Amino acid sequence: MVQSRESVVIDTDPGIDDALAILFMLLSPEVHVRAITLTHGNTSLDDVKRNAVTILNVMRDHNAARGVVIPNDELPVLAVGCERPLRRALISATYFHGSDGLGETHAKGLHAAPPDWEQQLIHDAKELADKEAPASNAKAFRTTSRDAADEILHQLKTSPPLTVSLLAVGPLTNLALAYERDPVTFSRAKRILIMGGAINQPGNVSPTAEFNFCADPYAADVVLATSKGFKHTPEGYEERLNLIEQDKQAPCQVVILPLDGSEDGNISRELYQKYILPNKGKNPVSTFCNAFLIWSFEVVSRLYSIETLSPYDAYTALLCLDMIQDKGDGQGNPEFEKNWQYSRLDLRVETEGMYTQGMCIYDRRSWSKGKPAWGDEPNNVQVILRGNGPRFTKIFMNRVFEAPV
Ligand SMILES: [Ca+2]
Repeated sequence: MVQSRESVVIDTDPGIDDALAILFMLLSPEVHVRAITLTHGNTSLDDVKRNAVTILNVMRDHNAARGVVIPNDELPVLAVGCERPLRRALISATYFHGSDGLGETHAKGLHAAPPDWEQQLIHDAKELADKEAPASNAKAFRTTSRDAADEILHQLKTSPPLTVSLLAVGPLTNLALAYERDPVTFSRAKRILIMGGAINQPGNVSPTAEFNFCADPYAADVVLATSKGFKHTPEGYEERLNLIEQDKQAPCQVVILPLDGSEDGNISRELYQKYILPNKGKNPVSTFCNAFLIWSFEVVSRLYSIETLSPYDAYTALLCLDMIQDKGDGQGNPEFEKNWQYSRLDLRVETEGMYTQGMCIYDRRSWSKGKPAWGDEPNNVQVILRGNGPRFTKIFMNRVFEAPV
């Protein structure tokens, strides 16, 4: 069973929907979360670190309460990454996620971080002995002296080629840095799944840009460009393997879930009140999520006059699950084909614009079909334009909250 699980590295900026995505992945038996790498984004990197440690401690307590013991060497590695974007000023989304990134749960004392959360992150060389230590549920994660970009590269280098998926649900700074440090190792990723961008609709943090792409547009453009030359066919897969075996850079499969494809996957206030609220105090995951979901429903009601929360990052986690069966050759994945609609686009991200930083661009001119719009080799980004929202709600609520939706 262990061999058949999908290896995933989650790059994230928790963040409310990040927290839901991380819990969703950790509660999905077909996935082995090998590492969680942290980036600036929804809130400052210090808050992101505190939130990540809190989430993983909640998960440890949840496992202990269910009698689930995770061997120490299967715990995710928690690696700290960039505190600012590569080429622009720092922005954040605390208006949506709260000043602490988790709906003021820490500030209001609704759910405290472990008192020793900072110490938990300190890497001690003695940790290396953990491999031999018996599983005990004493630890919530493994530490590392590597930064996030190096941890991503380490996971890719120490696994067979094209077996580790990167699930990126924050600004893409760490991924771009990993690529720039070692493009050959970076191209060993099975696929790169990204929550980000707004394609044929307005943005959410600016008239044209979605938050993750706006927060580091240069990084987003670098990562999308790794898709140049990607072919989603059995021949394409063999070519990639051959290149990697010769220690050469291979094209990457880059899949994005932009705002266009992710707004229909939601949790209604009704579902929250029926299935999540009553479980406060009954299990660690529900108790923790209750602490910040009350904030989220207040925010969406106040800002957008809606009574539903769309956790984009968790929806992207479902995309990751649905693509597991496709090893990268585009074959044998009816569940994905049935539930997701997509286009393959030469998608670029505006990095310099005075008003349009982070905007997604592709050539919409009907008469220029087939000609590269920018003179270089086109990107080949698989852009999800529609998912199956009700199906997401059902699977997510079922796995994270054991709700019979
Ligand atoms: Ca995020």
